[in-house]
Amino acid sequence: MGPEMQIGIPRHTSVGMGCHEGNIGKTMRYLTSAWAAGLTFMGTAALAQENFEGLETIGKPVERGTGFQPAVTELARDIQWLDTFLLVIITIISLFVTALLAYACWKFYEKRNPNPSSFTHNTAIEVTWTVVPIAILVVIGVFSLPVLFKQQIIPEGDVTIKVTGYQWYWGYEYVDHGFGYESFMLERDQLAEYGYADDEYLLATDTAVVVPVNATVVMQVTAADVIHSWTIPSFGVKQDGVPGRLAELWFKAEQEGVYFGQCSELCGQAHAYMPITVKVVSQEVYDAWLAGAIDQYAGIPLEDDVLKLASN
Ligand SMILES: [Cu+2]
Repeated sequence: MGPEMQIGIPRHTSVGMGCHEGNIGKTMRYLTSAWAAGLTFMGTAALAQENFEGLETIGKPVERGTGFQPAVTELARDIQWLDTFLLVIITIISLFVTALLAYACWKFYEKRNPNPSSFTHNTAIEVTWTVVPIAILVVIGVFSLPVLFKQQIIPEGDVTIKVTGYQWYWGYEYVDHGFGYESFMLERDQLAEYGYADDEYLLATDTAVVVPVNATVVMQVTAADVIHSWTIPSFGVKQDGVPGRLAELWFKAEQEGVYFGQCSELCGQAHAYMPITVKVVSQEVYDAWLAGAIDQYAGIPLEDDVLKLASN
């Protein structure tokens, strides 16, 4: 596996040179086709981008869907539970206020109540309508703040990936292994070739983020030009990538499968064309993929790397 393995693979050798990266973004179409051409030329280069046979697509929008995508992390379950909890509270409040209004309209209608009372204060009522909303907010806080803290307190990661948003694609670096690659949206006529369904247009990318199931993954999120936002709805994560800053999010996906997301911060003309694909695979499949990816993207001979790891 010599340096020729990297031909046709669009890859940044440096990160953080915002204005120069923008120029590379303009050649997105060229790079995508160069990458595809590279794959055709080099059979083994497809190793790191294999389709992972039998991997079910779980996290994607469905026709006429109105609810959440399936939750496969604790964070996503928490968020969806909180949503239902708040829906119950707001429904009770709305019904109560509506009933109160209807009752007042009926009870104090001019013909039914010709001589309105003239009092202006009622201490009991005023205390009640101050204290009850405060109590409701406290209850909401008690249940929502732990969910927020769980998202924001970043645990030690089993896998750390740095994601950089560019106009208009994503770059991923497996920081513990010294390699990275970029991820471009697939055109309609490329979907089948990469193993995606037709309705996954605008969601599927040429390369995917690959992570092991039941592992804590820490994503370091940043951007090189303007603000982007990295999200996977099924994981319950969303984080703005801000140029010059390194934010973090974490997730622990509990189900193998393919998950999609889209850039969620308006970032310019092709904002809608920089989707996110994450493939959650078994630890064994991940290890095999990782070995191939290190070899393909970093050009580090596999044996040397294994020796180096073993000697540590
Ligand atoms: Cu974006």
